[in-house]
Amino acid sequence: MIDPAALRARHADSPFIRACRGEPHDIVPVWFMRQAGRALPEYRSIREGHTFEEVVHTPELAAEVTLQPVRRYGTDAAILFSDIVTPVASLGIDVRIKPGVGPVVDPPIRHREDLARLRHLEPELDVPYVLDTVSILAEELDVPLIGFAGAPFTVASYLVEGGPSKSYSHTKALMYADELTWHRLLDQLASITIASLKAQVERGASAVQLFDSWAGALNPLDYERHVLPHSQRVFEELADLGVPRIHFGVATGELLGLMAAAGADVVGIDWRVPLDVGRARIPEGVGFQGNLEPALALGPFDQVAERTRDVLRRAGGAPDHIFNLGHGVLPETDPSVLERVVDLVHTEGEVRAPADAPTRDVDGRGDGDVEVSA
Ligand code: 1CP
Repeated sequence: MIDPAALRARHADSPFIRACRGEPHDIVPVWFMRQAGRALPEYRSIREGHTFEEVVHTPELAAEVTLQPVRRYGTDAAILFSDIVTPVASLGIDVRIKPGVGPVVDPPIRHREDLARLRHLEPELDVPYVLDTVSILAEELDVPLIGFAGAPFTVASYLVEGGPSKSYSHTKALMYADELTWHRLLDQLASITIASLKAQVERGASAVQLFDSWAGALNPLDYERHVLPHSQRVFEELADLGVPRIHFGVATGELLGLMAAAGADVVGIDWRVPLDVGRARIPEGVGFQGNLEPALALGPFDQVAERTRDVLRRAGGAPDHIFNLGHGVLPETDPSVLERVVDLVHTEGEVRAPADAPTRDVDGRGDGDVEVSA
């Protein structure tokens, strides 16, 4: 096996890693959340013969579907093919990926005594297939591999609700009614996430993204009191690994400052917030990622191009911007549209040297502090 530190050193000068660090580089790096799977015919053809779980449990297949979007789109980073519930599933929690729905947990975790169903994750024993996938990819990829995990809140939301939810009422009920159990649950999930991410980095992941996809269901007060300390522990315990740490959630416009405060190097901004306005909510020195509306790709390309240019304009050539969608690729997306977005970002996106980069949109109105290049 190649030394993971040597593999990471190989990508240290890639546009993606340099942008995560706010260092000079020459093209605006781009990748797409949920770039693997669903929208790709080559993924669907693998899925015709295998369940989602079979793909995740078979390193050669999981590596292949991780590589597919990189080959097709020419993205500047790959995201490991797995799921945020894979670690807890390996601990014996009955969680299945229901086609067209997402993770379903039966029975859910709702009471203090249910916590005994979780234990500490030993990645090399519990999820060896995930780590073997990382090893294959670290050798095969020409671009950095992003490892990932679910943040404690978002994983808790699946465990407590029993599946996807709109209101998160069981999750919030536990949070408000039994704070001690809530914090114990999030503490256990934070430990699982830390173990999983550390192991991915030890096998050669060059960056990590913590998905707190559903944190936007919370108001800032509750986020700060019930969630932030646990996500903060995750980021703190990863600090020594020396890889960029990205933090993303959907509908988190009001939480961006707190999500940066959790310790991320880069904060993802969803499509609801104009990129420059979102960026103004993140402190200097923290990078930003985003944020093209994913559904635009379902419409005509001239509109996609116009809005891609708008995202680039709002990024203002900042060396710490990473282009992405504001959330994941929708399954109905025509892959050729994303291919053209990558080309456009690479050919038209400009990166300024760190010293000339415009200052933040200090008044938060997103209207003029950021220099615009047409
Ligand atoms: O084949 C299929 O139809 C299964 C669909 C699918 C896929 C392709 C699921 C079920 N998960 C995945 C892979 C996956 N999940 C990846 C790797 C692929 C990639 O990103 O390119 C990653 C990073 C995830 C992470 C994930 N799973 C998140 C965080 C990212 C996000 O989009 O916010 C979340 C929330 C999940 C839960 C999940 N798993 C699957 C679905 C459909 C969902 C969402 C369900 C819901 O809406 O609550």
